[in-house]
Amino acid sequence: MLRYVTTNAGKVREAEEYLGDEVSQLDFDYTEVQASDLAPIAAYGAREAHRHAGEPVLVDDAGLFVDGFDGFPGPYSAYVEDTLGVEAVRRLVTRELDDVRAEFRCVLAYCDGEAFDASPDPVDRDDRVAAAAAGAERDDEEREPLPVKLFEGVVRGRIVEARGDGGFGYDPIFEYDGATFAEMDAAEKNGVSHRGRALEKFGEWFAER
Ligand code: ITT
Ligand code: NA
Repeated sequence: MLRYVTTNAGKVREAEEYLGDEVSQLDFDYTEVQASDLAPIAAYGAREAHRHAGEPVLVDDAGLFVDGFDGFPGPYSAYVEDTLGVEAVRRLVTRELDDVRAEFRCVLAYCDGEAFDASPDPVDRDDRVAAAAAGAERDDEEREPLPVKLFEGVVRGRIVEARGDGGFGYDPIFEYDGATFAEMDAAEKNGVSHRGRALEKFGEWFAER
Protein backbone atom coordinates (compact mmCIF):
# COMPACT_ATOMS: atom_id res chain seq x y z
CA MET A 1 0.00 0.00 0.00
CA LEU A 2 1.29 3.45 -0.95
CA ARG A 3 1.38 5.81 2.02
CA TYR A 4 0.93 9.57 1.54
CA VAL A 5 3.09 11.08 4.28
CA THR A 6 1.66 14.27 5.72
CA THR A 7 0.07 15.72 8.83
CA ASN A 8 -2.10 17.97 6.63
CA ALA A 9 -5.68 16.76 6.01
CA GLY A 10 -6.07 19.17 3.06
CA LYS A 11 -3.20 17.52 1.19
CA VAL A 12 -4.67 14.06 1.88
CA ARG A 13 -8.05 15.07 0.47
CA GLU A 14 -6.43 16.18 -2.79
CA ALA A 15 -4.15 13.11 -3.05
CA GLU A 16 -7.10 10.77 -2.49
CA GLU A 17 -9.20 12.69 -4.98
CA TYR A 18 -6.45 12.06 -7.55
CA LEU A 19 -5.06 8.62 -6.65
CA GLY A 20 -8.16 7.07 -5.06
CA ASP A 21 -7.78 3.80 -3.14
CA GLU A 22 -4.16 3.40 -4.21
CA VAL A 23 -3.11 5.64 -1.33
CA SER A 24 -3.68 6.09 2.40
CA GLN A 25 -2.42 8.75 4.78
CA LEU A 26 0.61 8.19 6.99
CA ASP A 27 0.41 10.89 9.68
CA PHE A 28 4.16 11.13 10.30
CA ASP A 29 6.01 14.36 11.08
CA TYR A 30 9.36 13.75 9.34
CA THR A 31 12.37 15.98 9.99
CA GLU A 32 12.25 19.05 7.73
CA VAL A 33 15.85 19.96 6.88
CA GLN A 34 16.54 23.64 6.28
CA ALA A 35 16.90 24.42 2.58
CA SER A 36 15.99 27.21 0.15
CA ASP A 37 14.39 24.63 -2.12
CA LEU A 38 11.60 22.11 -1.54
CA ALA A 39 13.26 19.14 -3.28
CA PRO A 40 15.92 18.24 -0.69
CA ILE A 41 13.39 18.67 2.12
CA ALA A 42 11.04 16.20 0.44
CA ALA A 43 13.85 13.77 -0.43
CA TYR A 44 15.20 13.60 3.13
CA GLY A 45 11.66 13.26 4.43
CA ALA A 46 10.88 10.38 2.07
CA ARG A 47 13.92 8.39 3.23
CA GLU A 48 13.08 8.93 6.87
CA ALA A 49 9.41 8.07 6.32
CA HIS A 50 10.26 4.90 4.39
CA ARG A 51 12.65 3.75 7.14
CA HIS A 52 9.90 4.47 9.65
CA ALA A 53 7.02 2.80 7.77
CA GLY A 54 8.72 0.03 5.78
CA GLU A 55 6.22 0.66 2.99
CA PRO A 56 6.33 2.69 -0.24
CA VAL A 57 5.93 6.35 0.74
CA LEU A 58 5.14 9.61 -1.03
CA VAL A 59 6.13 12.80 0.80
CA ASP A 60 4.53 16.12 -0.22
CA ASP A 61 6.43 19.33 0.44
CA ALA A 62 4.78 22.50 -0.80
CA GLY A 63 4.86 26.26 -0.45
CA LEU A 64 3.82 29.67 -1.71
CA PHE A 65 6.52 31.72 -3.49
CA VAL A 66 5.78 35.46 -3.92
CA ASP A 67 7.66 36.93 -6.91
CA GLY A 68 8.20 40.40 -5.40
CA PHE A 69 9.51 38.94 -2.13
CA ASP A 70 12.11 36.81 -3.89
CA GLY A 71 10.13 33.64 -3.24
CA PHE A 72 9.19 34.30 0.42
CA PRO A 73 7.68 32.46 2.28
CA GLY A 74 8.66 29.47 0.06
CA PRO A 75 10.02 26.58 2.15
CA TYR A 76 8.98 28.50 5.29
CA SER A 77 5.31 28.69 4.26
CA ALA A 78 4.05 26.50 7.11
CA TYR A 79 6.04 28.46 9.72
CA VAL A 80 4.83 31.78 8.31
CA GLU A 81 1.22 30.57 8.19
CA ASP A 82 1.49 29.56 11.88
CA THR A 83 3.17 32.79 12.97
CA LEU A 84 2.11 35.72 10.73
CA GLY A 85 -0.98 34.05 9.29
CA VAL A 86 -2.42 34.05 5.78
CA GLU A 87 -4.20 37.41 6.09
CA ALA A 88 -0.98 39.16 7.20
CA VAL A 89 0.85 37.73 4.20
CA ARG A 90 -1.92 39.06 1.95
CA ARG A 91 -1.67 42.53 3.54
CA LEU A 92 2.12 42.58 3.23
CA VAL A 93 1.91 41.72 -0.46
CA THR A 94 -0.83 44.27 -1.15
CA ARG A 95 0.89 47.09 0.74
CA GLU A 96 4.48 46.51 -0.26
CA LEU A 97 4.18 45.32 -3.84
CA ASP A 98 2.72 46.56 -7.11
CA ASP A 99 3.40 43.18 -8.67
CA VAL A 100 1.25 40.63 -6.81
CA ARG A 101 2.23 37.59 -8.86
CA ALA A 102 3.13 34.40 -6.99
CA GLU A 103 3.38 30.67 -7.49
CA PHE A 104 2.59 27.54 -5.56
CA ARG A 105 5.13 24.75 -5.78
CA CYS A 106 4.78 21.12 -4.75
CA VAL A 107 7.47 18.44 -4.74
CA LEU A 108 6.44 14.81 -4.28
CA ALA A 109 9.23 12.45 -3.19
CA TYR A 110 8.72 8.71 -3.67
CA CYS A 111 10.79 6.09 -1.85
CA ASP A 112 10.21 2.33 -1.61
CA GLY A 113 13.78 1.27 -0.80
CA GLU A 114 14.40 -0.04 -4.34
CA ALA A 115 16.61 1.53 -7.00
CA PHE A 116 15.12 3.08 -10.14
CA ASP A 117 15.94 2.54 -13.77
CA ALA A 118 18.89 4.84 -14.50
CA SER A 119 17.70 5.59 -18.03
CA PRO A 120 16.47 9.15 -18.71
CA ASP A 121 13.01 9.59 -17.34
CA PRO A 122 10.33 10.55 -19.90
CA VAL A 123 8.08 12.17 -17.33
CA ASP A 124 10.22 14.20 -14.99
CA ARG A 125 12.76 16.21 -16.97
CA ASP A 126 13.10 19.14 -14.58
CA ASP A 127 16.87 19.61 -14.35
CA ARG A 128 16.69 21.60 -11.14
CA VAL A 129 14.72 18.85 -9.44
CA ALA A 130 17.14 16.23 -10.74
CA ALA A 131 20.10 18.26 -9.46
CA ALA A 132 18.50 18.67 -6.06
CA ALA A 133 17.80 14.94 -5.97
CA ALA A 134 21.47 14.26 -6.67
CA GLY A 135 22.45 16.73 -3.95
CA ALA A 136 20.05 15.03 -1.60
CA GLU A 137 21.98 11.77 -1.99
CA ARG A 138 24.01 12.86 1.00
CA ASP A 139 22.57 10.84 3.84
CA ASP A 140 23.57 9.05 6.99
CA GLU A 141 27.23 8.22 6.26
CA GLU A 142 26.91 4.75 7.74
CA ARG A 143 24.38 3.61 5.14
CA GLU A 144 23.83 3.66 1.42
CA PRO A 145 21.39 6.48 0.65
CA LEU A 146 17.97 5.19 -0.33
CA PRO A 147 16.97 6.10 -3.88
CA VAL A 148 14.28 8.80 -4.11
CA LYS A 149 12.30 9.86 -7.16
CA LEU A 150 11.00 13.46 -7.33
CA PHE A 151 8.02 14.99 -9.15
CA GLU A 152 7.40 18.73 -9.19
CA GLY A 153 4.34 20.80 -9.99
CA VAL A 154 4.11 24.59 -10.25
CA VAL A 155 1.16 26.92 -10.77
CA ARG A 156 1.38 30.68 -11.25
CA GLY A 157 -1.27 33.11 -10.02
CA ARG A 158 -1.82 36.32 -8.03
CA ILE A 159 -2.30 37.24 -4.39
CA VAL A 160 -5.77 38.74 -3.82
CA GLU A 161 -8.12 39.56 -0.96
CA ALA A 162 -9.38 36.31 0.58
CA ARG A 163 -12.34 34.66 -1.14
CA GLY A 164 -13.93 31.22 -0.74
CA ASP A 165 -13.98 28.67 2.04
CA GLY A 166 -12.77 25.49 0.36
CA GLY A 167 -9.22 24.15 0.32
CA PHE A 168 -6.71 24.99 3.05
CA GLY A 169 -3.74 27.18 3.91
CA TYR A 170 -3.11 30.01 1.46
CA ASP A 171 -5.90 28.92 -0.93
CA PRO A 172 -8.27 31.86 -0.18
CA ILE A 173 -5.65 34.46 -1.23
CA PHE A 174 -4.32 32.67 -4.32
CA GLU A 175 -6.18 33.47 -7.54
CA TYR A 176 -5.80 31.46 -10.72
CA ASP A 177 -7.69 32.45 -13.86
CA GLY A 178 -10.32 34.50 -12.01
CA ALA A 179 -11.04 32.10 -9.13
CA THR A 180 -9.20 31.56 -5.87
CA PHE A 181 -8.20 27.99 -5.01
CA ALA A 182 -10.61 28.22 -2.05
CA GLU A 183 -13.44 28.77 -4.55
CA MET A 184 -12.66 25.44 -6.27
CA ASP A 185 -13.51 21.92 -5.14
CA ALA A 186 -10.69 19.37 -4.81
CA ALA A 187 -11.13 18.03 -8.36
CA GLU A 188 -11.14 21.52 -9.92
CA LYS A 189 -8.11 22.53 -7.90
CA ASN A 190 -6.26 19.32 -8.87
CA GLY A 191 -6.98 20.12 -12.51
CA VAL A 192 -4.79 23.23 -12.36
CA SER A 193 -2.80 23.17 -9.11
CA HIS A 194 0.85 22.55 -8.25
CA ARG A 195 -0.17 19.39 -6.37
CA GLY A 196 -2.42 18.17 -9.19
CA ARG A 197 0.42 18.60 -11.69
CA ALA A 198 2.91 16.77 -9.47
CA LEU A 199 0.36 14.00 -8.83
CA GLU A 200 -0.19 13.65 -12.57
CA LYS A 201 3.55 13.17 -13.21
CA PHE A 202 3.78 10.73 -10.33
CA GLY A 203 0.67 8.81 -11.43
CA GLU A 204 1.99 8.29 -14.97
CA TRP A 205 5.33 7.06 -13.67
CA PHE A 206 3.87 4.88 -10.90
CA ALA A 207 1.52 3.13 -13.33
CA GLU A 208 4.62 1.86 -15.18
CA ARG A 209 6.37 0.73 -12.02
P1 ITT B 1 3.19 18.21 6.23
O1 ITT B 1 4.57 18.78 6.24
O2 ITT B 1 2.89 17.31 7.38
O3 ITT B 1 2.84 17.59 4.90
P2 ITT B 1 2.40 20.99 6.30
O4 ITT B 1 1.08 21.65 6.24
O5 ITT B 1 3.38 21.40 7.36
O6 ITT B 1 2.13 19.43 6.39
P3 ITT B 1 4.38 21.85 4.37
O7 ITT B 1 5.50 21.65 5.32
O8 ITT B 1 4.57 21.37 2.94
O9 ITT B 1 3.05 21.13 4.86
O10 ITT B 1 3.99 23.37 4.36
C1 ITT B 1 3.23 23.86 3.34
C2 ITT B 1 2.67 25.21 3.69
O11 ITT B 1 2.11 25.74 2.51
C3 ITT B 1 1.55 25.16 4.72
O12 ITT B 1 1.45 26.41 5.35
C4 ITT B 1 0.34 24.90 3.84
O13 ITT B 1 -0.85 25.39 4.41
C5 ITT B 1 0.72 25.66 2.58
N1 ITT B 1 0.24 24.96 1.41
C6 ITT B 1 0.76 23.86 0.82
N2 ITT B 1 0.03 23.45 -0.21
C7 ITT B 1 -1.00 24.31 -0.27
C8 ITT B 1 -2.11 24.40 -1.10
O14 ITT B 1 -2.35 23.52 -2.05
N3 ITT B 1 -2.96 25.41 -0.89
C9 ITT B 1 -2.76 26.30 0.09
N4 ITT B 1 -1.74 26.28 0.92
C10 ITT B 1 -0.86 25.28 0.75
NA1 NA C 1 5.50 20.35 7.47
